[in-house]
Amino acid sequence: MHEKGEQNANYLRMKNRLLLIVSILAISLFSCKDNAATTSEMTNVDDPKPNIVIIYMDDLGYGELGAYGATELKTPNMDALATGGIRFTQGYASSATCTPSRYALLTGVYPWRNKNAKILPGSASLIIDTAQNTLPKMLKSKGYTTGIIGKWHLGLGTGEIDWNQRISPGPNEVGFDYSNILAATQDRVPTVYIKNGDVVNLDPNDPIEVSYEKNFEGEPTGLENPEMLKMKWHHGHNNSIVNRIPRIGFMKGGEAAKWVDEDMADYFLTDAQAYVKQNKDRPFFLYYALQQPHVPRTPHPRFVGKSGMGPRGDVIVEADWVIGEFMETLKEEGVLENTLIIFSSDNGPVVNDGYYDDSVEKLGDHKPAGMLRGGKYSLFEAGTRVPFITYWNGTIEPGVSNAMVSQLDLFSSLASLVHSDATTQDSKNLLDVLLGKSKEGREELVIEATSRTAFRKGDWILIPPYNGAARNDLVDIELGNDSVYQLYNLKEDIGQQKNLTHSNPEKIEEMIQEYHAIIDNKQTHNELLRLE
Ligand code: NG6
Ligand code: CA
Repeated sequence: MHEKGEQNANYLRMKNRLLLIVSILAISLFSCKDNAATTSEMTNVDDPKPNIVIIYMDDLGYGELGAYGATELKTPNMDALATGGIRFTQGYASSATCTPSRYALLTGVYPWRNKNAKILPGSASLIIDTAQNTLPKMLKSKGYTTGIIGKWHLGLGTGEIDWNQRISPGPNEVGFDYSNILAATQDRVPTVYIKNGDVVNLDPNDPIEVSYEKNFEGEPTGLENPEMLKMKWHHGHNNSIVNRIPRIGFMKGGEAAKWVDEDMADYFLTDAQAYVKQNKDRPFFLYYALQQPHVPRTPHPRFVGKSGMGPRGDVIVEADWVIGEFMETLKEEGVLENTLIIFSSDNGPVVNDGYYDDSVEKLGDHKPAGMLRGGKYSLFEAGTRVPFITYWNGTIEPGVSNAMVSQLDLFSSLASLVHSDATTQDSKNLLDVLLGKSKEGREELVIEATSRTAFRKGDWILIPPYNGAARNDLVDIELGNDSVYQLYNLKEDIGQQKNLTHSNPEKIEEMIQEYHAIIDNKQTHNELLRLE
């Protein structure tokens, strides 16, 4: 009995010890797994939550970066992104102008589906439906904090805007937790920064009024007061004068709130750096929309004369410096290797976009569009084919990709990155292409330029006939209009010199058919929303 009791006690002790060992093992295995997960969150390509930064230039052309063949202009920091990441040779903005491209970038919807996605005045209403899914909303749903710093140009409010109250809806109502923006363009009023819906530095005793129809009594204009100007207008741009620069649109009041153009690059950079510092401990998305090299080109005095190309070159050098500083901040804050950066431009280049600023005179041998035909506003390649770079230090293997990608695809691709199944009928999931794991880009793409469209498929591009001038002489750009169909093989003829319509009757038939199959399906975005 006693012996048996002793045996039992021994057995129990052993059993307890075993249990203890098993549970210690289990706990340590479990915590090992936990550790592994945390480490992989920092570095692994399968990690669903790297920070995401889109650095978006305004009117920067395909040939503007050293990495894209520029020889006359030095862009070391942009080049570092290109050589340390993937440089796409066939990366497209969705449009040859700003608003439609930005609309597509944030919604993943072709801009020609939305009749309001056109170059907007500074007083325009918001063109993104607040019920619509957007890139920042999608990322928010996956735990990201989201911010936009820089140019907006997608409209604000729902009608007449009172600039002296909180302005809504705007970026904060379509998915951004934080916004610090210029409403439209640097050349359009109101020339003030708007932070989370409020005009920065607004003095309530000096309220802001804005009109795109008529001037306010007694206010000087570029047209009537040329003696007040430090930069002269060439075409358009002869309404209100701010900082001795004539603008598009009329504005009164808001003196203390008006930006100083020359400080804009520093202003947005400081804010972008603060945003990174503030949010470095959680997944963040930053849409950093620089204003350069859009007109008016106003480099800070530190950069004046630095390019030898006049203000247009100088602001590109300035933007390049900004990007270097921003990258340094990512590094210093210890988030560089956990941040995917996408660098691109909203549309192709223009040299004279309405001011006399020496850009034409001092351009020299620089070719903003590289070997491409056309420029901003054009259906030819230079309108929409832009620098397009993905960079993720330690994760993306550097290289060059000839895969066709569009900014339209960022919505579905980034959704895939963060394991969201959000998608649209237009936006393709090209995550593997963007990360350099595949070269299978888009097969086809519709591009847009000032409400006209063209159709790219494989190496071919079809430009349907359009009335209208072949060239805009004011900006000195070929627009792509012709009374006949144009068909180019971009692989053999990147400069679009040989219209192959007549020698390829079958190809053109096929292209016309497929183009119409897409373009005639003009469901508006609201209709699509109801269908989804
Ligand atoms: C045009 C402006 C041009 C530029 C453009 C918008 C005139 C004559 N031209 O209407 O200077 O502001 O709009 O550029 O006013 S974008 O990059 O924002 O699309
Ligand atoms: Ca632009």
